[in-house]
Amino acid sequence: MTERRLVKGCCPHDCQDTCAWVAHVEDDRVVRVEGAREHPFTRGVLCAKINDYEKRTYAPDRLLYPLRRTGPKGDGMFERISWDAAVDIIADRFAAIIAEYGGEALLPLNYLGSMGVVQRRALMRLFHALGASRQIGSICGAAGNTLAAEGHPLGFDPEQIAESRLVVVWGANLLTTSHHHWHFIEEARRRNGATIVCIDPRRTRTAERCDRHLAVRPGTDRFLAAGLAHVMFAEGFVDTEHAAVATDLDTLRTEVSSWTPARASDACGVPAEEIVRLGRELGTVRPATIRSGIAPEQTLAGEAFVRSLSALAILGGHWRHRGGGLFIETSPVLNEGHAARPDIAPRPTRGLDLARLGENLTSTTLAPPIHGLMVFGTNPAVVQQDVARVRAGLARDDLFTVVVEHFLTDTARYADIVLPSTTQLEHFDINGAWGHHYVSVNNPAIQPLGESKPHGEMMRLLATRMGLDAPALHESDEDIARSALPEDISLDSLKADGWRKTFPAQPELRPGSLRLSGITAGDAPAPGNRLQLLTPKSHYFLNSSYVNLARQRRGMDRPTLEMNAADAEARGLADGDRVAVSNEQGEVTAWLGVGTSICQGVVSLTGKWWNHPTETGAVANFLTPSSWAPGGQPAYNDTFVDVVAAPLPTLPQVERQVGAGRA
Ligand SMILES: Nc1nc2c(c(=O)[nH]1)N[C@H]1C(S)=C(S)[C@@H](COP(=O)(O)OP(=O)(O)OC[C@H]3O[C@@H](n4cnc5c(=O)[nH]c(N)nc54)[C@H](O)[C@@H]3O)O[C@H]1N2
Ligand SMILES: Nc1nc2c(c(=O)[nH]1)N[C@H]1C(S)=C(S)[C@@H](COP(=O)(O)OP(=O)(O)OC[C@H]3O[C@@H](n4cnc5c(=O)[nH]c(N)nc54)[C@H](O)[C@@H]3O)O[C@H]1N2
Ligand code: SF4
Ligand SMILES: [Mo]
Repeated sequence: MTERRLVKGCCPHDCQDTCAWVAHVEDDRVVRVEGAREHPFTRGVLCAKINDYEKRTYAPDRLLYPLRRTGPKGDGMFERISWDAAVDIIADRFAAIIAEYGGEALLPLNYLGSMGVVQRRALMRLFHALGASRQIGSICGAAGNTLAAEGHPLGFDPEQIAESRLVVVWGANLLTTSHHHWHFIEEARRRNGATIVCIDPRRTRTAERCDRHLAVRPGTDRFLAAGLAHVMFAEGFVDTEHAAVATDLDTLRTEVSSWTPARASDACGVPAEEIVRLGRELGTVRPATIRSGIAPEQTLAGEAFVRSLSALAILGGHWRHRGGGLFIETSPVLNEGHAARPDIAPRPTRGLDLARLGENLTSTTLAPPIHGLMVFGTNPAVVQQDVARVRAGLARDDLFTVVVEHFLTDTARYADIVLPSTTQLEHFDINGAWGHHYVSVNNPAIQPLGESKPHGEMMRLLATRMGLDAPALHESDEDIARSALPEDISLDSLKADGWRKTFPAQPELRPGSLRLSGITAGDAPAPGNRLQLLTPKSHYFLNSSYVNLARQRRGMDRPTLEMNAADAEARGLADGDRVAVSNEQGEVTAWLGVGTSICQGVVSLTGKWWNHPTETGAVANFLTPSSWAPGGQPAYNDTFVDVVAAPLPTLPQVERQVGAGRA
């Protein structure tokens, strides 16, 4: 009988659950990944995206060798080259760019394709040593980061949510985006009879499981919050002693005094009596958790949105109690930034906002311009706003681009050199989290396939070839991981145990420290005759990852634009129609799904589809604007579109779609 080895690892992806898994290995082949049974979040179950992760590793379209581009940028024509040749080309080009324009003409671009410390930080060491521009900002929840920098607490140990008596699930589709958090909400319901209220413009699978669903118009939550605060002040429910953490409680009281439930209802679409009911609950049921997702942050008014939720948690005094407060995100004790070793930079360098890639690559004033780019763990040609501009930048002849990937994504098609990365089953790593307090280990289950390599090895190869001798550039992957660990966790114990809970300091709220007012400044979105486009997360894809994998692709069927029946009727459109969705930015095509699960005036295109290899043409970010909130939050949701009937796709397009589904 073949012997089966069990290897402790974890899911690498950008998700609040950071599940622990066990890889089952036979003859150096992973036959399945199973959720770790004893992990308090994972509880033996991985999600619908990841539960056959080994198929990602063994996918027929997996990149296994370095490639050099042979056709125009974006066309996807490449030839296989050796690692030696690839490293030579990259080292020579980077050296030439530095000689001509200085180190800051190089830019590393990374996001959370893998959240592993080694996969995220090792290559950053190389760029720090080269004096490259630093990446700053976020393409996810930058508004939350802005408020956190002001001192607003945005999270606590989510296991405590089991002790809540009221949970407001605010713009979070938890049963799709972090279903392991739902355990604790269910537990609150079971143990304390907690009420669960969902606030979302769509009747999601999460909304279906809540006690009440308030269908808010997107981008108007802060007016709803003002109405709730109005009720709390008017009915004497504000915990004034606790609310002394505000610098401006009186200003907030004055601000919301005119936001009667009737006025708030007009602005946000939630019935006035529901605003009164929830306002009373937030003022009297303790502890309450306001559990928000990231989507409602992703607008020009995202910062005011986060502030409005922080204000509600503080007015209700919920932070005083275990299991109460605002929960958007939280992290374990892990010094990830240190693993990137910014201290080895030869001089201070400029920071460039990763969320402004399109702007920075096409700028005529940026000095020096970006001439060398290395992309790893992100797919900017699909996920950044206004991707036509991003792609125009990536297509520049005077830009040398390296993309480190598992697959030939839309972004990789623009690369001069593509380097094949190992997947989580083939490398060592440790993972922090942004939704709980566990640090997890990922022991490698198998040898790297083909010539794929972990990012730590790429760093060492390039550093050696470029003659860089800083010791940090020659450390092993385990040393890189160890450099992030707190003193009381040894790497050996983590490797054996799989995960370890840490205990970050509880959020501290100091009197007179937080600004709460200003939540209603500015207008609500004004679509006119257009429809507001939302682009939420899909059940089977992780951002733009897994779009190319057959099972996940079947799970999502085809790109579908959800529309309210009244809006469809007004446009003479019917369920199943092929539609063109457009604005001055661009146009995409999709199939229409007509129903009542979405607010009137709003449409939703779920999933970050690629242009290639599926030819779906439904890359939603062709429609999203180049605009950012003051703190850098990309405003994906400030997108307004026209929707009209479109011709059916031609036969070759259909064949390509069917073929891709079978791949
Ligand atoms: N399956 C799956 N899970 C994921 C991801 C994925 O791609 N797929 N991505 C991961 C990442 S990177 C992130 S950031 C998280 C995001 O997690 P979530 O924020 O939960 O994800 P979204 O689907 O973007 O948005 C949640 C809900 O917000 C609603 N919404 C949109 N605009 C508004 C608004 O203005 N007000 C209110 N109240 N609601 C609004 C949408 O209708 C949607 O149902 O998920 C993570 N988990
Ligand atoms: N319109 C719109 N745009 C959005 C959003 C939205 O809701 N609407 N959501 C935004 C949000 S919240 C986020 S977080 C971003 C997400 O954007 P990204 O972080 O870019 O996420 P992915 O699209 O999953 O791309 C990650 C890439 O990393 C690769 N990868 C995975 N593991 C590894 C590895 O170990 N090594 C290397 N080299 N590559 C790896 C994957 O193959 C994948 O191509 O998108 C943002 N864009
Ligand atoms: S994507 Fe999230 S829910 Fe799915 S296995 Fe990974 S950590 Fe768990
Ligand atoms: Mo995100």
